[in-house]
Amino acid sequence: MPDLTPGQFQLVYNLLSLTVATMLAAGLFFYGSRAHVAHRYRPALLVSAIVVWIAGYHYFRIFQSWEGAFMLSGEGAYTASGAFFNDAYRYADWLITVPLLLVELVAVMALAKDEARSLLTKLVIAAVLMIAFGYPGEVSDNATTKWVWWAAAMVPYLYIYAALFSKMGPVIAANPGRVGSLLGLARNVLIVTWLFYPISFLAPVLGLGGATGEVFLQVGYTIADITAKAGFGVVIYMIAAARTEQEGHGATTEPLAA
Ligand SMILES: *C/C=C(C)/C=C/C=C(C)/C=C/C1=C(C)CCCC1(C)C
Repeated sequence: MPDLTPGQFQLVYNLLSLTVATMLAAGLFFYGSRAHVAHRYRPALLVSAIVVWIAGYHYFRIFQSWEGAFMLSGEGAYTASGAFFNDAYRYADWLITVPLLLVELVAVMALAKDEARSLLTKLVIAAVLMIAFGYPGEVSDNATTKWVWWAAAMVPYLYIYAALFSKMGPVIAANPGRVGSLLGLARNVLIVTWLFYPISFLAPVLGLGGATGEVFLQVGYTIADITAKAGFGVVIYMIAAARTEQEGHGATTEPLAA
């Protein structure tokens, strides 16, 4: 790990801590909000809660790992302590949470069962390949290796974008009004927040090396994770609530325990 100024160390330290709190609170909100939506949409909110809780746990471990990887030197700089900073927590997290985020989205698209299953199967396979291809590049210090795995991961990544555009277009068109516009919002939030990952990944090979590169990478991934998990979950909740209202279910007539 490169030497960091106190400001650089604390920026990442505080942001990681804030992320743990945000993920746990978001999970409580999604879990509790199941009562406000029809039965059909409750699994989507449960999955949203599970995603942010898994992420909250991993952020806690990343936070501890970050704290342990540096020590304050006599000159007031944070130098590598020799302890390993474990970036694999992020990839382990993505491997579970990225497919689950796609489950959330497909659940509120309200497709026919067969169609939902076939779309989800393709999206989940693509998501797993994307993360698996990214990891060897992430942990390598070699620019060529990074580019090769980046390019490999871009294939399933672009496939997911294309599949969402072709499958969500007709669903959005078939739902004029609030549900359709919220589905469009969910798609845009996904597309825009997911852009951060392949860009942050490339920071070290685009000349952003050393301390600045490391801080940029950590801050980039962390902000993207908050938006793509907690922010995206809020949009999923809004879609579920709008569909519930549109379908004429009163939340109070469907108690949670069942
Ligand atoms: C909550 C975590 C999320 C939404 C993570 C998403 C991660 C990606 C979209 C990662 C994509 C990558 C590429 C497209 C190329 C380089 C390697 C990755 C894995 C960073």
